[in-house]
Amino acid sequence: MTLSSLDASEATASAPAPERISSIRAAAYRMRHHALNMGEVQGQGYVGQALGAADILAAVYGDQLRFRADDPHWEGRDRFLLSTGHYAIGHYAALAEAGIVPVEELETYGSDDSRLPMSGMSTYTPGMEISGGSLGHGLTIAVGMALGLRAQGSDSRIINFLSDGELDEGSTWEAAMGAHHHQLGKLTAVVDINALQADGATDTVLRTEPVTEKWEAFGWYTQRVDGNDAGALLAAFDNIASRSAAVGRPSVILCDTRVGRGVPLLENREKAHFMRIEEHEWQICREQLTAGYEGTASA
Ligand SMILES: Cc1ncc(C[n+]2csc(CCOP(=O)(O)OP(=O)(O)O)c2C)c(N)n1
Ligand SMILES: [Mg+2]
Repeated sequence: MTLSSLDASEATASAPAPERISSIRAAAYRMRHHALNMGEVQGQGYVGQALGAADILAAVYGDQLRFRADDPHWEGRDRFLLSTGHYAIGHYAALAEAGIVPVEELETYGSDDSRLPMSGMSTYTPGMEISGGSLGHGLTIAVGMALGLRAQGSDSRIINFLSDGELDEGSTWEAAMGAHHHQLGKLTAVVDINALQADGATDTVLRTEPVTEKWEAFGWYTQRVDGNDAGALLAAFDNIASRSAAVGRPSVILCDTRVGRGVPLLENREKAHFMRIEEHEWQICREQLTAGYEGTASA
């Protein structure tokens, strides 16, 4: 079978077990609470992205990454690269859930002398591999890292988290070409397609669709899933494990997500890129999050 004849429809992995899915859903729920608590410290921030990407980050940290919570620089770790520095609030929630950052420390988010600045900084935060605020560089670094790790004989994986806004950047596509050329089967890109950018809806800023076909044309093992569905995310990761790594092909999971997911008050908010949330609204947000989670958990 040639590389090009492998595609996402040929998924072979069996469906993820229900307990595995519910454990990721529970982790994502706790991470959303962490994000709301951090957002409240500042009264504003990239809360919508943290809520939207919580299921992805929960699946990555709770199910996929190999790491040692007490030794974030352990050489044998998998690398998670957050391209989008402004999503740091979501990443901190995942690092807390993973035991890499103490939960109590989250209340320092964005404050002077905190290890948790509003934009992700590798020199400040344990578990933050890169400083990714300048968009479009994460995948290029991931490709270099994958080449370097391979040269060292490492079997570590590299997972790069990108936003849909980063697909506007030429460097992302140069890296995509390079990854395929070098057959970087240990590299996975996860793209948060929330259809939003700083200046408005993605399709009004720069239309990137059809995104799936673009990644396929660049030679990647490509899957598109509901990025707020833990079961779909786990199934996509399982397909990667059973297919693309074996043939030395980089893989991408394109995740359609909803900004503010889990908190109806925020899901419908205008100006969602950087949210200002009134003092009295934080508790409403927490209550809505809990009600939604308990409603679906018992369904
Ligand atoms: C190279 C670069 N250009 C512009 C910016 C300014 N900027 C910060 S966030 C952002 C939006 C990018 O889109 P996306 O990450 O999809 O936005 P979100 O989904 O978080 O609203 C932009 C243009 C930047 N950080 N880096
Ligand atoms: Mg976006």
